[in-house]
Amino acid sequence: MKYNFIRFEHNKLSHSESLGRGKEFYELMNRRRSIRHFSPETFDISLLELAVKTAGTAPSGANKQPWKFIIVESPDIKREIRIAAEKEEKESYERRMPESWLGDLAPLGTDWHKEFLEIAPYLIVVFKIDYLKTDKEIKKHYYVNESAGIATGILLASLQNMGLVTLTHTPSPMNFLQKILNRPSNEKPYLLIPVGYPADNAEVPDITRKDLSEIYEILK
Ligand code: IYR
Repeated sequence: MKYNFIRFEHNKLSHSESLGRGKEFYELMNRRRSIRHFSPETFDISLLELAVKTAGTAPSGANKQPWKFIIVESPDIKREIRIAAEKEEKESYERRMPESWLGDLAPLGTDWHKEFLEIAPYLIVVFKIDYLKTDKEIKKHYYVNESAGIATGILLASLQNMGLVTLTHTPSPMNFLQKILNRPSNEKPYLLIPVGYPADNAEVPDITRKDLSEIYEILK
């Protein structure tokens, strides 16, 4: 089978328009910070639907779109997730993480307490789908981590653009999410993203970003 190929419509921008839009997008994304203090204030779920729809435009290996976004609004499920995450995180912080890792996290002041999992109005749990199982075969997906990562990046940018704040949370191990959310065995939890508004007194560490010169090189 080959797809029907259709003409690609493209609007070419002038340099100044590209530059203006690029700068505006940079300013927007440069304001994004990982937030750990959420307000319980909620918002219309249509914003999340739009963000997920946007994430779903991501490129993926062989266009398999190997992702699923589960939105948790239920206080009971959020609580269940918090309890399971804190159990794993406590074990990690107290026993599993080596001193060097704890040392790298110390300036950020994180610990195993994860109140935000209950306070944020929504949790988006991103699952990556490694393969599809039909009656007769297993159909493998390709570049699943890359695809899910790009989709998640677009999701975060979309949420930022809508004035919402996010945290990319990675409780480890996080297979408890597969159980709690009843996902089939081909779906693996990839990232847990609380979304909402910051608490009034929310604070973030005063970090800096690497200078442009440190993160790129031009070969002419
Ligand atoms: N998952 C733990 C630990 C943690 C690890 C890294 I690397 C971070 O950048 C932040 C936290 C937690 O969420 O606390």
